Amino acid sequence: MSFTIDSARSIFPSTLAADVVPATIARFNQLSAEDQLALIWFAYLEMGQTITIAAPGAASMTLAENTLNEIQQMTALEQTQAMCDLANHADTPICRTYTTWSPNIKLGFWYRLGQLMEEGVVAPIPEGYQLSANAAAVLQGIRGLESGQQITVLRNAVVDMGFDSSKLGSYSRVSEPVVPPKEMSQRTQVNIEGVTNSTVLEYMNNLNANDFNTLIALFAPDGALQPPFQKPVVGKDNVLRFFREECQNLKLIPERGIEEPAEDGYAQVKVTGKVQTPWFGGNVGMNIAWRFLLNPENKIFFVAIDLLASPKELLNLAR
Ligand code: ECH
Ligand code: GLY
Ligand code: GLY
Ligand code: GLY
Repeated sequence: MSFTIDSARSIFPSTLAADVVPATIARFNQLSAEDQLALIWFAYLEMGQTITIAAPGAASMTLAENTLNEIQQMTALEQTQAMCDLANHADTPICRTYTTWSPNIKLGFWYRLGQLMEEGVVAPIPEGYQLSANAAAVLQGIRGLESGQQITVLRNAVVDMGFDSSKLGSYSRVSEPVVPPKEMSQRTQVNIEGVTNSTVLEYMNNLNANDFNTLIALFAPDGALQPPFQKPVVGKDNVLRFFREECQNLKLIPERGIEEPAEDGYAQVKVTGKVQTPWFGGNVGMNIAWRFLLNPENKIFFVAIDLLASPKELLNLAR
């Protein structure tokens, strides 16, 4: 019996992912749009006390500029409505535009709106806004999460907003320009205790160098990559597009791992360690596992990236 993407997904089944993240998102999605926006506002302000967010790149701001200007020209009531529409997945021109944007543009757009709300240029969350009991409970739950889990909840909430992409028909995706790969002299090499597989080491080093063309050559033609809490992205073209749109300037800090043979000449490798996003840099270290399945040619047939349930999981290399 040979591996399929579906069977590959369950290698290293004892890996404990932070299922609290999708559970929190599911509770969040039950709330009214007003509660959703106010809840994020409160969570964002509280998190800002301890972790610093970086300003978005200039390119993402330029790509969102027309929509931001449009919103600034609205009345306060219309501004509040436009933000609620985004949370409600309404069918409006702004919601349709939002759907075409990459995650970083969506995040940059809200980052800027947050500033404009603080300045009073865009309608703020009303002072003294009372969250419903359910919303208060979701916020309390978020307070109890690790910072890496908190920023993942926020990111996923933002990425999910807007008009349903499956109802949009064909559209062109809008994302930031791809940065050139790092110069050879600027590159770093990871060192992973217990792992010598060259494909795994090169995966980490090329992703850290934004060298997506070299990185994609490590994948099998029908290879797949499964981001945290998402379905696998399947096939080299789609994986390369994902790298270019969503994986610039990440910092992977793998720590340890285990390699073992699997069926049919395949090999499975699990690595644990930290990942930093350019949005928060060294302020937030996410606890991550990579579960690789390599084909007999040592190409990546499948890799899953999991956000771990707790730091203790960094030491779990069991099958
Ligand atoms: C305000 C109130 C109204 C509503 C809203 C507001 C604004 C909210 C804002 C939120 C900003 C949130 C941000 C979150 C960023 C999170 C980033 C994360 C990144 C995780 C990356 C990982 C990468 C893993 C990977 C690895 C691989 O090997 C392969 C690729 C990949 C307040 C106005 C909404 C402004 C900025 C969580 C885990 C390791 C899978 C990518
Ligand atoms: N970029 C994948 C995720 O954080 O969900
Ligand atoms: N989309 C990659 C990041 O948030 O860092
Ligand atoms: N400043 C974070 C980013 O644009 O990715």
